Amino acid sequence: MNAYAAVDLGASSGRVVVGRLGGGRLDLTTAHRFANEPVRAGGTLHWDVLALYAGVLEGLRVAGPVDSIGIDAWAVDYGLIDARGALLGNPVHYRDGRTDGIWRATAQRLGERRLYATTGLQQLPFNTLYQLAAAAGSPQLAAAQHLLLIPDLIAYWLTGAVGAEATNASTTQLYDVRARDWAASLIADVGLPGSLFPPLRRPGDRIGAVRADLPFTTEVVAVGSHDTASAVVGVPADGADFAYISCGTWSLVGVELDAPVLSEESRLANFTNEGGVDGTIRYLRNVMGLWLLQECLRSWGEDDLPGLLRAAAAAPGFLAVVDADDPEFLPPGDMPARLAAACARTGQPAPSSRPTLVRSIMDSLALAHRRAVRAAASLSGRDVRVVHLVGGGARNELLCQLTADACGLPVLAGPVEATAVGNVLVQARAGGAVRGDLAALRKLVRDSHELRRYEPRESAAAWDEAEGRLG
Ligand code: ADP
Ligand code: LRH
Repeated sequence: MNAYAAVDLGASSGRVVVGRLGGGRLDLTTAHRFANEPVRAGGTLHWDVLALYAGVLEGLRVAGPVDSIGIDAWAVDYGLIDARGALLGNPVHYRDGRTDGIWRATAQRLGERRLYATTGLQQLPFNTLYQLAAAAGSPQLAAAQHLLLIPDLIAYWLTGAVGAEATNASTTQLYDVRARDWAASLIADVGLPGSLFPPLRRPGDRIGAVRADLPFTTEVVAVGSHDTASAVVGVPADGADFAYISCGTWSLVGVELDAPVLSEESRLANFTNEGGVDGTIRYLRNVMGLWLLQECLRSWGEDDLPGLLRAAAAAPGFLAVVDADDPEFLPPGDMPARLAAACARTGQPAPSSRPTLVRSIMDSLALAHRRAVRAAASLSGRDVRVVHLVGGGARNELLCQLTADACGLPVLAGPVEATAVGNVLVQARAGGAVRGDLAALRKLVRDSHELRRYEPRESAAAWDEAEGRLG
């Protein structure tokens, strides 16, 4: 049949995509796309995980017969299941404030150098380690038999099999990046039982047949279940001298390596070493991404994104830039007001219209892309000659062009659904329909997708000046 269903849960939407292989090409069809709307209840921001699961089931129904299903989702968040397999409460959203005031103290207690040497992870306040520190002493944690990361929870509901897929486990800050195993001594020092963390599975492993009570018969295969791991598989690079930007709610900006970079310089630059497919390392930094724009649209009740981006492209550039990575932009809330306050703090005029504010966000993101691409190259020693931009952001022509300008490098944009592409290709390889290493899979992506190329326009001095405003 050579048809594979990719379940891809992003922070802004979920989708079930069917990938069909034939004649050296991969064709994708979106069977179903559904909103991912978090819910605040009792003062805590949750994922509506049952609504997401309902979307997955509907998508798999529409998808029809497939050889297998692969599941990926955003990183770090988890559900706890008890000894009978019941979900103990709704998974908490990584943008919830429960780790505020806890994560730094936890990092200091465990030792920031030790944490980096073991896990290679950047410090983000929502790393699973810190979420578990915030949950310490809760009845739910006491009753928990297993912690299941979001894709592993969906796989559990579909198959009954418990496990932890390694690329996503690598984002917990409880995973040893060199041993490629759970970091047992760290887990013990946090006061958690090792048994909470299920046995690891690797991309390509068979997870199991779907439960008999589901209305379809197929099996679930492990993929790079961290969405960014699948997205990087779907980057249509030719050769090794590329940086990637997986650009959606977040911009994940970095390079692909064979081994982690665990230097002190890298730790201080807050670069992460996440585990990739085929034992690769995703050496990258989280840039705040299109979240800045999404939250403005939500505040304004505006839904004409293409119209707004056209107006932003016509607005003057460099009016004001902000540090897109400022942690104050992380939680949900009034984003236009926070952006205006950030401009005021740096002595810049706050953009007074929606198009100028959107332009300022695009300039700021392009600047953050440039910083991260340059740092990834210099910290890893990797020569970067082209930037591949994949994900929903590849539809944003303004951002692609500004990123090319800021980086002074060509940007190759697409595929938009790189994550689903990577998910499908790992399943297809596990099923024997395609062979080869990541380079071979990427050739298939190049042969199947039209990419858009953006050449850098000469504007280095303007970008240098803009960067200077951030101090
Ligand atoms: P995630 O996986 O994090 O949910 P996506 O990769 O789906 O994110 O990307 C979502 C983003 O893509 C949106 O926030 C939006 O900014 C951008 N996007 C979607 N459609 C368009 C469009 N037609 N033009 C420009 N940008 C778009
Ligand atoms: C992107 C992503 C990213 C993580 C964040 C929590 O969807 O998985 O790689 O850092 O969500």
